[in-house]
Amino acid sequence: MSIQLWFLLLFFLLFHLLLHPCLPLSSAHPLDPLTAAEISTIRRVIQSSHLGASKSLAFHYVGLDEPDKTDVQAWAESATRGRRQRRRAFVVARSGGETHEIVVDVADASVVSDRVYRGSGYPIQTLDELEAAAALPLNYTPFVESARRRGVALSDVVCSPLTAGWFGEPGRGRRRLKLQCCVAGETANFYMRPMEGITVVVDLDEMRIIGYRDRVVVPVPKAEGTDYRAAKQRPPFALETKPGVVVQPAGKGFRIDGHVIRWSNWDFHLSYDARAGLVISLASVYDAQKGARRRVLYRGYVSEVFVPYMDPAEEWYFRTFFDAGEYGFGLWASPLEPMTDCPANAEFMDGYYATQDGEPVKLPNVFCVFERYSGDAAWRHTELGIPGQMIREVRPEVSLVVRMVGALGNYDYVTDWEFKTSGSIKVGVSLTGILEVKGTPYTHTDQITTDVHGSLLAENTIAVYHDHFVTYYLDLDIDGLNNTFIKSKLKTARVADGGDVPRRSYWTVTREVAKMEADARVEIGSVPAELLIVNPNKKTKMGNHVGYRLITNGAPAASLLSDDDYPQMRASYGKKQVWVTPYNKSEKWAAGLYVDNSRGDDNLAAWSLRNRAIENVDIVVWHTVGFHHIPYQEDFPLMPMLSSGFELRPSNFFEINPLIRLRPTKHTHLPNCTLIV
Ligand SMILES: *[C@@H]1O[C@H](CO)[C@@H](O)[C@H](O)[C@H]1NC(C)=O
Ligand SMILES: *[C@@H]1O[C@H](CO)[C@@H](O)[C@H](O)[C@H]1NC(C)=O
Ligand SMILES: *[C@@H]1O[C@H](CO)[C@@H](O)[C@H](O)[C@H]1NC(C)=O
Ligand SMILES: [Cu+2]
Repeated sequence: MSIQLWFLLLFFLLFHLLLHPCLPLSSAHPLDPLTAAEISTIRRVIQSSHLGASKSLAFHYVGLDEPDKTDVQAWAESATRGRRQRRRAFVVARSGGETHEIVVDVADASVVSDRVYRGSGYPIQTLDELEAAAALPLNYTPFVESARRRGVALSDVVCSPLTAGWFGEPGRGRRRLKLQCCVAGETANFYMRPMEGITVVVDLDEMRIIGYRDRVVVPVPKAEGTDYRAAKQRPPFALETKPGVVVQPAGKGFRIDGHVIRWSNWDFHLSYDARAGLVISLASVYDAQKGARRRVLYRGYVSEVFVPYMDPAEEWYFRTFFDAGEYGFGLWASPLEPMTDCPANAEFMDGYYATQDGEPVKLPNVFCVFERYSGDAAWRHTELGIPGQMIREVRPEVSLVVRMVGALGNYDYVTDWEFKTSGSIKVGVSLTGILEVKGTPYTHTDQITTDVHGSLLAENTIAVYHDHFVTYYLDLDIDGLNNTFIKSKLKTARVADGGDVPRRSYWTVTREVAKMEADARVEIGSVPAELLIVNPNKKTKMGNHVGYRLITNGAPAASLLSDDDYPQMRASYGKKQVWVTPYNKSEKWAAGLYVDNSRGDDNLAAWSLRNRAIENVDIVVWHTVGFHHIPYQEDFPLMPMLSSGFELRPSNFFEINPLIRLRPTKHTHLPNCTLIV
């Protein structure tokens, strides 16, 4: 090779490195979700295995079998970057009446392992079987008769699949589902028009109705006033608000490299999972003072959503839904609409899930990512105390939001992860959509003399009391792998008698280190306390342990069901809002891996009973955001957004306010958004 050619080559290489300083990253990240092509490969591999012979082969879950944490961490710390990453998938499939757990090596296109699960509980139901089950009543003579009795046209009937729960039945039980049938017709809001008094039980493996009872005929609420579509509002009205959009004259401030998002001082990986939905991994924050990137959150996602209803009637008692484990929180994610679901400056990402047949399906716009200009200040101060001076310093708050909406039938959950330049991560969950209502003869509260287990929202319409418990998996790795959970308890103290001040009491703080899992089951609000996750191996210059703290937004809610009630056994973690477990790759789902027909033997509370050591090891914090939902009339016919959430806030993580040296924003001439016509 001539010297010129060498030079050219060197130049070419340098040029590329300079242009693409992050080139190795854009090659697949070990935590990237399965692509459509990978899902197709998995399908082919399993179909050509011995399982393929079975006519009943059905894919219930197909997701990434993520590499071991040590490998991912080593990769992230670039020691092994560029090396071929292991790509494996975890598949739960049903075949011949059995549940199989299959690990597929996607790169080698081979089955690594296949084992039959023989414990209690069944996998997430597939969308295809839910759809098939919902159509069964229309060809079922007793139901046709029930519709006739109620004067309902069959062509207006819409049935929804309801998981049946577990109520002490012995044995493994069948895969069952119950159906709630409603009347659409003149309204899109069929949920507000239940055909009350009917119980339909479906065997999912046989796909036929195995139980039917029409117990009582109750008036079907009228369609009038139930529709939420703009075209159906009579008369529609406009409020005196003006249109507005976000303008970013210098463009977006974040970069998306594959699934890695970099914005301001934050870096994280964003992926989609059919069960969890939105998954944040490897979130780290840049510390400008230290000149270093520091680890905060290894993995965070919605692990379970438990929604028990409070009506013990025959058609209602079993309604105790686990939206992630029974339905798939990501499977039911809704495509986000630009400009309304997310602001004008949002960027969107797609997700892929596998159908019952194993085919990949694209979920367009499953996530949006945008910078939020809240109009609030990140910090401020006005100083009038220095004679002759007026000092005012204000720094505006800008944050980055990642959003997904899980639309589980009637309900919509807006889940947000907001990254703040202050180092905080704010997690929000908002509820909207349509309530589950029960048909009733009542048309006015004056007629009601007994407990109707809900609120009368319209004629013949009771919205039943219920809860929403959204449980987050938070594998925090504050400034390193090994962390400790601390409760800083506030306690009233007395001023010693005989002192020379008239004050009698004050509060002070005692720190309790959680050594074992039993020390870390917390009912928030039972005693005043702050909850910290610290790295006991790292201290600030002042000698404080670096940490983050968990701050709840909104009133904490815990399950009020009695301990011997079946749904409570299945969600026995629901009485405490915080649990801490030592990291274990297979403990991912708060209500267990198999939730449909589960008995609570493989859930967070059961794991915690082992009472493992949790001090200065890799720990996972589980936090439940709860809502007790007493419906009000404004929730009819569709409820306005109700929000709650929590914040993970640096607490002795930085040496000082990380934004104090932030240069004030210049008052540039931004377009003022006045429409020029
Ligand atoms: C990890 O979790 C699984 C499921 O709970 C359990 O069977 C296993 O023993 C755990 N491993 C360790 C090391 O605790
Ligand atoms: C974390 O703690 C475990 C258990 O004490 C120990 O074996 C391991 O070396 C520690 N790891 C780090 C990175 O400090
Ligand atoms: C906004 O910009 C338009 C067009 O440049 C200008 O006519 C208008 O006066 C501006 N309004 C304000 C409030 O600055
Ligand atoms: Cu609700």
